[in-house]
This record gives sequence, structure tokens and C-alpha cells, in this order.
Amino acid sequence: MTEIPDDHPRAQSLRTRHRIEEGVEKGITSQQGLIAQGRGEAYDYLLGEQTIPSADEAERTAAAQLLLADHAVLSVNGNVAALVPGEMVELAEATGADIEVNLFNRTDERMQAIADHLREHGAEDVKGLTADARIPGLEHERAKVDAEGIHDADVVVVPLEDGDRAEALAEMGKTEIVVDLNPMSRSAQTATIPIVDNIMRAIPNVTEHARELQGASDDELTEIVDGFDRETALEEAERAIRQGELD
Ligand code: PTJ
Repeated sequence: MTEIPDDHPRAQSLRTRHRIEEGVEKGITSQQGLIAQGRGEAYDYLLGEQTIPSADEAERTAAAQLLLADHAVLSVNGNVAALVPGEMVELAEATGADIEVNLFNRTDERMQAIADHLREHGAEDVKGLTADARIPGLEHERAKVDAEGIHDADVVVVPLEDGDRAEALAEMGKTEIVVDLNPMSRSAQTATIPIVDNIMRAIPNVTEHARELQGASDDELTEIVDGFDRETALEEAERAIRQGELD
């Protein structure tokens, strides 16, 4: 792979592509994941490849919600594992959340490869391989979850998905934090807290907010969560994408 100079105008985007490519080579990311990344990139380009203020607010709210949770789980698919493995482990540590692998294109080999990859990045306990429970109303492989993981969780972080699991989890009464660059996607539309930002920027920023909020009381955290307006966050993101000025 050609070395990407730091001053290349699309350096970050090219490095992101490289991570996804590597993920496919290692058997972590599905080939469909390449297409999903392309779709995300298009929205990110229109957003100016930056965390807009409403996304930062959503990220702070997500941190507060994770700290308030009885049992939070961060769901990891093939794209997430390739793009932010260490960052997901850090977020889990900062908030006390579990990590669970959950795949649309589920095979034992990919499940194992992703769990190993997360452990190489510091994860101690990776859930998802037991798969002894099901999300009601879903026919495909993403329905398979751990009874002591996503099935039991009150708060679930759902990044980069196509939406039907997000809807089914909402039906189960779970609080959902969705990371998706498309504010019009079903997942973002279903989310309690939609984060319209690139996962590469979003996850480290949620962790930073969680560290800052570590000493906050439950009342203070609840005030942050209650003050968040999901509709405004989605509208702001859509406005930035449709009307934002490109450099
Ligand atoms: O690993 P698997 O088998 O579970 O498969 C995962 C993929 C991603 C292939 C699967 O969930 C899928 O096909 O997803 P979609 O329907 O393409 O949806 C992915 C969503 O994530 C789209 O709305 C993209 O805009 C968004 N997205 C892609 N890359 C990023 C992103 N959002 C934030 N950050 C990104 N880097």
C-alpha cells in the first residue's frame, strides 16, 4: 500500500479505506462492508468530514446514557472491528460496557476472527459466540445474541447497520445509541440517540466525554440525557448534508 502523506487532502479518508481493505483481507470485514464504507464516505464528504455541533452533543449524551446504564453493550460488526477495534475497547473500559460481536453475514470463522482481533486490541471478555438467545421478530443471523449480552442489556450501541435489528431492539424496549453517517437511515431514525458522524471520530469522542463525566452524579447525567432532542439532532445533520458548504 502506498504511504499516504499527512498533507494529502484526503489522507484520513484514504487511511480509513485501507483499514477496511485490511479487514477484508483478514477475514474480519465482509465484502459488502466495502460498499457500506463507500456509502458512509459520501455522506461524510457532504458533512465536510467533521463532527458537527449536534453530533458532538449526541456523543456527550451517549456518554451520559452509557454511564447511567445498568447493563450497556457495544455491538461490533465487521466494519466496526476493522475501523475502531482499540477505540471500542477503550469506550467499554471508560463506561463499564460489554462488547458483543453481532454479524449480518455471520460465519463461525468471521465471529472467531473478530473476537480474536478485539482481544489483540485489549478486550478481555468478548460476547456473541454463545448465541443462546434470539431477538424476537428477526429472521436473519443478526437475531443471534448472548442471553447475558445484548438480550439482557438496557442500553445498546448499534453502529453501521441497515436498520431492521435497530427496530427490533427498540421493540424490546432497549435504549439505542446508533452511529450512522446517514441521518435518514432506518437505524438513525429509530435511535433514542442518533449520532450522525464517522465512527472513526465518534467513538473516541464519546470516550472523551465519558471520562469527563466520570465524577458526575446520576442527576447530572439524567439532565444531559433529558435535554437531548433526537429530532433536532437528525434535522441538523440533514441540513448540514443538504446545505453545508464544501471547502
Ligand atoms: O459485518 P456484517 O456481516 O455484520 O455486515 C455489516 C454491513 C456494514 C455490511 C451491513 O450492516 C450493511 O450492509 O450495512 P448498510 O446497510 O450498508 O448500512 C451501513 C450504514 O453505515 C450506512 O447508512 C452508511 O452510511 C453507514 N456508514 C458506513 N461507514 C460508516 C458509516 N457510518 C459511520 N461511520 C462510518 N465509517
